[in-house]
Amino acid sequence: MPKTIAATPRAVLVGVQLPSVSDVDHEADLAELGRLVHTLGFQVVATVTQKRAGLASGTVVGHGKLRELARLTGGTGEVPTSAPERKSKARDKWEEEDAEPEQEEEEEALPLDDDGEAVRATVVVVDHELSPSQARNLERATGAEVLDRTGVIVDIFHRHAKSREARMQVEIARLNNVAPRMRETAGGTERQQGAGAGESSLELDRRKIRDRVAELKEQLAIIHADQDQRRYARKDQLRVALVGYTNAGKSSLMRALTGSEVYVADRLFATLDTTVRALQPETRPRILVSDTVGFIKKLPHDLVASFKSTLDEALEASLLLYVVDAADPTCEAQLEVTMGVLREIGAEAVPSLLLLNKADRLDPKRRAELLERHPAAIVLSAHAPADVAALRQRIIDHFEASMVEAELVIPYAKQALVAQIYENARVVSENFDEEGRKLLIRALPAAVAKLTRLVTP
Ligand SMILES: Nc1nc2c(ncn2[C@@H]2O[C@H](COP(=O)(O)OP(=O)(O)OP(=O)(O)O)[C@@H](O)[C@H]2O)c(=O)[nH]1
Ligand SMILES: [Mg+2]
Repeated sequence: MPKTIAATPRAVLVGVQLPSVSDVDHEADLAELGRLVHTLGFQVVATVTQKRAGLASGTVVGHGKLRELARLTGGTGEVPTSAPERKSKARDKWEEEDAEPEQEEEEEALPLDDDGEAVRATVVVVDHELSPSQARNLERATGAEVLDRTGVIVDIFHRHAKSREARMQVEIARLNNVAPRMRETAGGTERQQGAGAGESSLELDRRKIRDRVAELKEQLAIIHADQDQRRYARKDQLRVALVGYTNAGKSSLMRALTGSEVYVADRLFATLDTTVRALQPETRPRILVSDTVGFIKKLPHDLVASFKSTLDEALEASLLLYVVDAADPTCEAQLEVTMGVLREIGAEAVPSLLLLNKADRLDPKRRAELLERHPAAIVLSAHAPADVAALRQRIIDHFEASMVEAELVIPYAKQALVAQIYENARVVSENFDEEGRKLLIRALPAAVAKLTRLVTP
């Protein structure tokens, strides 16, 4: 069947609702997958869902659904019988599971394009982790490219990551994703090789991947050591980090708080690199704000592990701002994901404020409900200057409480240090006597210690 080459790849989403998952959660999962796919630049033309007791091991969905899916992609709906994988245990199990009665849902009509022609999807995106053989079986039955959730997220990062560090981290995730797939697709359509190619060349390829991953990890270690050093240098500064689910409004708050031009967009994973800017109008000592990469449910493990700089920002901040899109019906689950990741890295001990953002989209009832559940939370909108000003004051108050007062005597021979003191502390009063200039300052204990060392003769 000739396929029209569409400018925008068309995708069909596939979800299997397991008995443990509620209708609401299932729908939210698929909606989120749709947004992820949208971030990749695909147009979602249909969604195929099925309720099943378990995932079919061969193709995730049962036989009937597979045919429905193939109708949308123009595939055969069958996994070719000649495929050697058909002899596998996994496939036998699939046959068995296919015998299970499926709860069929209403068939979706084939979407039509502007000319009234049926639109064929060229990409199938499954909301479950796919084994390499499941992906391949689905590819064969649908004739379309098949991606799972992890694949979509890794692709987003691959396309949009900008910093050298982020790009290297994505490459590691991709290589780790590719390596297991190679074994099962050897000799298959994806990796057609010349006659005689077999185990040994595959081994070679896999070794090359391992070597490349090792090389990337070494380079990353150097970048991280450098970052650690810079972070150490900022240790006595006042640091706050915006953390939270993707699309919660972290970058919008970053813009509002720091007057910086960080990228804001209504799409998932708009930010893929950490940014640090000073709170505006500037305070004495100044407060540094970090914008970080958003979290998401089922974040691929490689990517979590490799989000070192975001996670380190969080760990080393003296205040964490948990940003939540309060207008999202699944915001509680999103908050749980964020807290879960931060717990894992041991950041739960860092003092935090909960920000219920997008308050302009909350009705009074929902607002009251949320506040009852989170009495200490700050309800605000990143778009409301008064809210942002109040947040700024809360941040300042927080640091104010952790600052201590100290007197520094700067000998007349060391007056060059005065500028540095003004930079790192707030000078409450200033007096002169025969010993030198006497400054009463307020600053974090670490900053006081450092400045005291500097001025001590
Ligand atoms: N109505 C409303 N929209 C907001 C508010 N804050 C942010 N948004 C919108 O929400 C979308 C996402 O905002 P971002 O600031 O990019 O979100 P983020 O948390 O940085 O997202 P990622 O970088 O993807 O993790 C954008 O379209 C913003 O304009 C708010 O208070 N009210
Ligand atoms: Mg952002």
